[in-house]
Amino acid sequence: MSCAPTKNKADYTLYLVTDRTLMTTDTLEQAVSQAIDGGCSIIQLREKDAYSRAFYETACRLRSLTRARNVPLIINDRLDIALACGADGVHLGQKDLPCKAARAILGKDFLIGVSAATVEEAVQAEADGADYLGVGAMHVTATKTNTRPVTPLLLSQIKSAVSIPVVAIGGINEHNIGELQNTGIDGVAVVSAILSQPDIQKAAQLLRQKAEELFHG
Ligand code: TZP
Ligand code: MG
Repeated sequence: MSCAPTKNKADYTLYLVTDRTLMTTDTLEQAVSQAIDGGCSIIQLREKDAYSRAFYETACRLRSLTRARNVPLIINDRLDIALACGADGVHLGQKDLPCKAARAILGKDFLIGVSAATVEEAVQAEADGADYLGVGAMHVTATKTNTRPVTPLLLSQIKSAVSIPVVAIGGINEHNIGELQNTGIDGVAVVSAILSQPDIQKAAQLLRQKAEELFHG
């Protein structure tokens, strides 16, 4: 079941995107649980190679875990799985179902995030009913290779052009997160700088602390 209160209260400060090929734990649940312990405030389940059944089953397990921890769960790409597992939202790229079409299916209370790499895409996504934007890639990253570059200046311009929350993504880590200060963003979305680290909780804790200082300080 989706819930309106989550939608309005979502905290984007440290947004974890999963990748089971990169995690240092045995299970995704362990990785996500440790990341939440460290301060991740929103979780996106991203499964690029899973069959629908396995994707659904993982989503249901993460739904139980995130609900118990009071952290929103977003599903990458798949509205059907988001609805079936009772996630809080879905994240759509520019080649996925258009935000407007997804909104018509999901209703007003479901969280919809959209990836944007230009001001035009950002403004369009907001007009189409997106709740937040994922903007990047801020850096070249091995986690996703078919990305378009976004500079900190363009990130600021995107943030100024919309009134919905913006999270930056792509190669962000504890060493370069400082570049995003003064861009006005609401948080950062991270895969490898958390999931690939030997101590996931500690990595999340460090990034959370820096993100708090930079974006809410
Ligand atoms: N979208 C743009 S870059 C990216 C996604 C999903 C991957 C980010 O991963 P990492 O490991 O934080 O660079
Ligand atoms: Mg997608």
